[in-house]
Amino acid sequence: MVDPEFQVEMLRKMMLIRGFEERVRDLYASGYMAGLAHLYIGEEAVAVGVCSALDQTDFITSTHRGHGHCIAKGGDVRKMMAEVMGRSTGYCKGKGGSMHIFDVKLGILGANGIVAGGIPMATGAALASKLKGSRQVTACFFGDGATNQGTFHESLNMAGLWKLPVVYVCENNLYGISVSQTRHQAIKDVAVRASSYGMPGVTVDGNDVLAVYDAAKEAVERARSGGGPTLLECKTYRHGGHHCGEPGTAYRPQDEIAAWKNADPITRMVDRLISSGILEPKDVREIQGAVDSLLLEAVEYAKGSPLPAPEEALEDLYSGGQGVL
Ligand SMILES: Cc1ncc(C[n+]2csc(CCOP(=O)(O)OP(=O)(O)O)c2C)c(N)n1
Repeated sequence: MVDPEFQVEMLRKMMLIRGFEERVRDLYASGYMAGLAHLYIGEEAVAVGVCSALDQTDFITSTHRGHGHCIAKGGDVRKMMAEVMGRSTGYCKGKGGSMHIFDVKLGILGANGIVAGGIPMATGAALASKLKGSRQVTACFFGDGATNQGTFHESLNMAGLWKLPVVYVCENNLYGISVSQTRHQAIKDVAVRASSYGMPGVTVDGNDVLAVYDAAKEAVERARSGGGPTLLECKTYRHGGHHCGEPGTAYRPQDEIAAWKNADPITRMVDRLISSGILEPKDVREIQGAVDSLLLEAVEYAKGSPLPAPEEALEDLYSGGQGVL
C-alpha cells in the first residue's frame, strides 16, 4: 500500500492544481491575463500520479495545458502566477506566459505551445541522461492529438531502438480541440502505438491517481534500470473547453461531460482517503484552507509585481549556447 502521508500529499497537490487553475480562470475573465489559458481541470491525477513517481532530479516536458505538470513537479505557485499575469517576478520574467513556464532546477524543461513539441525534447533529454550515465528519467506529457504528429513516431522509434530512459505519458482526454478521438484516430487505445516501437504500452484510468502512480512507478523503474521507454496512456477528461473562452459544449454531449465530472479525480481521492480512515472531513477542509491561503498569497504577489520594462524585451531570448542538462 502507498504510504498514507504520501497519498495525502498527492491529494493536496491535486487540490493545489485545481485551485491554481480556478484562480487563472477568474483572472483571465477579469482581464488580468493576455494570450490563452488552457485549463487542466479534471486531469489533475495524471500530472500528480506521474510526478509522484519521479525524483526531483528527473525531468519532465509539458504542453500548452501545462500548469498541472509544473505544480506536480514542485513548481513555485507564486512565480507561476506572476508568469501567467506577465509580471517580471514570474518564471520567464513575464515574457513567456501560461504556455512557456519552465524551471530547469526542478527538471521542468518547459511547457510548449507547439503540439507534440515536447516529445523530441524529452527524447533528447533522455539520450543525454543515457550518454552521461546519470540514471535520470524523463517523463513526457502530451495529448491524444499529439500522437498523430510525425515527431511522436520518430521520437518513439529512436527511443525504442536506443532503449532511452523516458516515459511517454499520453493524456487522452478524448478530444483534440473540438475533434473527437473517434474522428481523428482509427484506434481506441493510443497505447497500442507502442508495439510499433518495441516498448510496452499501458492504458490506465487517468482519473485514479493511485492507478496512474502505480503504472508510472513501474515505467520509471524500468527506464532507470536500463529497460527502456514506456508509452503510458491515461484516459481522462477536461471539464471545461479547450481554453478559457471556449465553452467546449458545442461538440461534446452533455451526458458525457456529466459522467466524467461524476468521476472527478479529486472527489474520488477524497472519498477513498475518508473511507479508508486516513482522513476525516475536517482534515480535507484544513488542506483546502491551506491551499486557498497559498493561492491568495500567490495572486497578491503577482498583482503587486511590476510588468517587465519595455527595454528588456530583447533580453533572455537565447541561452547563449550553454547547455542546461
Ligand atoms: C504543431 C501544432 N499544430 C496545431 C496547433 C494548434 N493546436 C493547439 S492545441 C491543439 C490540439 C491538441 O490536442 P491534444 O494533443 O489532444 O491535447 P489537449 O489539448 O487535448 O490536451 C491544436 C491542434 C499547435 N499549437 N501546434
